[in-house]
Amino acid sequence: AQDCQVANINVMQNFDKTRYAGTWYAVGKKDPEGLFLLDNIVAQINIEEDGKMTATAQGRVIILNNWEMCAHMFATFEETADPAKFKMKYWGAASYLQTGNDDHWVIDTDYDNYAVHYSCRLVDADGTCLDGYSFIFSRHPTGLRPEDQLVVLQKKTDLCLLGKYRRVAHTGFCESGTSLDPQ
Ligand code: AZE
Repeated sequence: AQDCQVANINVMQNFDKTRYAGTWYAVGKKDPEGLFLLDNIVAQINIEEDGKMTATAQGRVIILNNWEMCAHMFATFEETADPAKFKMKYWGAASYLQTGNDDHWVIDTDYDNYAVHYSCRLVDADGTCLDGYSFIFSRHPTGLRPEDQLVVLQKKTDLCLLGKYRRVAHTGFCESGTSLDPQ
């Protein structure tokens, strides 16, 4: 979809959510408008007994007046006609964290090493994305394998987001014992 139309974005073919389950480290992200996860972002995708996909996620955030904390988030996913396109309802463990209902599209994954995620929150009148975010996930906190970097670069280009990503640091900020989360 090099025309940058959200409706023409190609997602993962024959997406298998059971293989998508498990731990993913965000190694790159493109931010939306407003408050967002800063770094140390780890997502855990689960498949429940009823087959439904849920997730937990954590990441460092700064809220209100420079209050730095580790946000603990929960999500449920609603399936759509396309198995790689979900509606994600999410909320924080603490009430002052963000709640929302975002698209969660899996653009590409090999399940074992990398995944490219995309979410457009606001489609412009011309069909392009006015406000959205995207994560590059890795099974390895250290980053992408060299052989996956070219594939991911192509997907960033397809999403019209090339040059808009930042690296996501993993410093241990959200590991148990070091969290500043009061809960
Ligand atoms: C995501 C995948 C796994 C589940 C969830 C994800 C997104 C979480 C946010 C959280 C924002 C929190 C803020 C708090 C102040 C995509 C990583 C829930 C977008 C801004």
